[in-house]
Amino acid sequence: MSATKPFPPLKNDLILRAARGEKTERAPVWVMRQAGRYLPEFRAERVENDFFKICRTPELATKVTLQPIDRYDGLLDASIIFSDILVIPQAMGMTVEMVPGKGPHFPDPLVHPSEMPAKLKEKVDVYQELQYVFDAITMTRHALDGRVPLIGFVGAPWTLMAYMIEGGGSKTLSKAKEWIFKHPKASHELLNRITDVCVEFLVGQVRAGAQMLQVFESWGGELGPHDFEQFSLPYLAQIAKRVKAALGSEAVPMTVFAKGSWYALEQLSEIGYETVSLDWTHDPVQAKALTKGRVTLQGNMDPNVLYGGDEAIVAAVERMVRGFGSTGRYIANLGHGILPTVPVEAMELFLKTVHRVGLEVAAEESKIEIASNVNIIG
Ligand code: 1CP
Repeated sequence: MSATKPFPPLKNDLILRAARGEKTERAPVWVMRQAGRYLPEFRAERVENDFFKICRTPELATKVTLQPIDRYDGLLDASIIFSDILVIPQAMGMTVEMVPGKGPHFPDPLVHPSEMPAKLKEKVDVYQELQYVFDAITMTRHALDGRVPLIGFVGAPWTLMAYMIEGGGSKTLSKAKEWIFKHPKASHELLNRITDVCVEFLVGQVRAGAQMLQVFESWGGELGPHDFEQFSLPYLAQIAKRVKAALGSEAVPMTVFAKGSWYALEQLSEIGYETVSLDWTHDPVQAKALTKGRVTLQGNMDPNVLYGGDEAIVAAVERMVRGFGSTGRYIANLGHGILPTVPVEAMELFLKTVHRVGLEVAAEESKIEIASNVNIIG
């Protein structure tokens, strides 16, 4: 499939405007991991097909990407391509399986730096190894018919390195940490190799039709401030800089999400991303004060509030949207991915409440603006 056929015109560009720092009529909203596991229509698809088969079959990836857009028709302001952060380790030569109910599993992880030449490809041809993601993006962009923008993504280098060494999820990341403390030089080599693939992959995603990009540093908070500055931040910065340089005037807004790295918020707002995604440990007002309008903030309700019942959801959304403000530099989201056992009704209430409160706050904000203009004139 080629990206040469013109894409349908975009009917809702709220999230792109918010990311660029323009005023919006209300805060746009989407939810991390909105396609997939908690949706009954996705689980039905998974009975038929293996996880990576869905990722690798553009028709299936398109279908699943559109599931939340159709179910929550008019309530979501963005879609995210159905894929996984672990397609990069696969492209680099590693085997990753998705074990139902357990998550990702690497049967042959990187145990020692001396294994890198044998276990990782010297050169990764992104356009060969990950063409299926590009095809899925192009197909999805057409299928979306301009309803909402399409977000592409990658896992950040430190997070991917951690999976490649741990062989799956881990509570302590002690194997990956042994690498950074015992083998810092080899760790940087691995991080550089992953970064090169991330950059090329993100550029390819935009050329295939992605209208915004997000970099997931899901294990950022496992590093303390000093180690984050050594092993995560420089690579996150490189990614933003190199992707933008490669795309030139075709560049799209980029978001960085370093979960748990609250201590790095100011730094994260200064390394070339338009948007910084926040987990729920941030207070909205403090986060705004620290970043001084340099970036758009995204987030940040604790995903577990969706288990708390209607009243708790409404109260948390009120606090969140009122804290961030609704018309400037804000994209509503959860503070991490939606969890697999969340009822679909709770997600719907979350989205509807963001819309309602967002419009209310927008009306209040415009009244305040009118009043202050009158004061200036008067
Ligand atoms: O909306 C979407 O679901 C879009 C597709 C998407 C995205 C953006 C999936 C599908 N995964 C991701 C990102 C991803 N994958 C991240 C970053 C976001 C985050 O921190 O949550 C991470 C860490 C992964 C790795 C991963 N893949 C895990 C976490 C394991 C752990 O260490 O705790 C899991 C469980 C997966 C599997 C997966 N990825 C996506 C889905 C729908 C699933 C469930 C798989 C299944 O159906 O069995």
